[in-house]
Amino acid sequence: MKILITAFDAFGDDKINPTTVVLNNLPSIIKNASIYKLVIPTIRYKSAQMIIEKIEEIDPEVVISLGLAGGRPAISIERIAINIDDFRICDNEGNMPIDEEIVRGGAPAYFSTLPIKAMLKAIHEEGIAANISNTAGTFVCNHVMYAVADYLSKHNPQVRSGFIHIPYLDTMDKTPSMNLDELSSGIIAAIEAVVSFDYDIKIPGGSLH
Ligand code: PCA
Repeated sequence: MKILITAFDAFGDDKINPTTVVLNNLPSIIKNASIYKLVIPTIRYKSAQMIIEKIEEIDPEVVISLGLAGGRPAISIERIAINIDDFRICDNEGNMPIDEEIVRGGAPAYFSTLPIKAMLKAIHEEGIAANISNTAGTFVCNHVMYAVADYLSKHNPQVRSGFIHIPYLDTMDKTPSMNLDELSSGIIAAIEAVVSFDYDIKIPGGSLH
């Protein structure tokens, strides 16, 4: 099995993006799956386009994108991406769209096609904080999750895709944070669950508000 994992470059005030550090720290094989790594720019459209080109080049069975969610205390597995760009800061090319559709006339939203509950359970079994998130925001991470899902639904619907947000890395001196071991172990556990489960399990992961 081939799995494409993507990470972002630094954006906003940060000098690094911890997703790149975690990506570089991942082994090249996880549970017999070959891990292909790609760093994408925090730029609307270009980010997703680079992933789509990589999908066409390597033909993976699974695509998992990683993004930084500064301020979140746990690894959050995204459930859904929505068809909107509403940026509160500029992306790395100075774009700041407000309430623009990502795909004109596209589906309002796409669900992750990864086994998100099985991933949640696997991360918890490592003793690492994780949750299901019902919003990937309205910045470049949501954009990438939506655009990749839209492409796959139209061109390659058997390929599974989804998104994981991670907290700050402890070396960034921002809180809440996790260390590289925790982040890497959590992401590896999630990938192992994706390899093991082609269906999802029914365990609670919702939120009241
Ligand atoms: N996080 C941003 C974009 C890039 C990243 O790592 C986001 O959550 O949209």
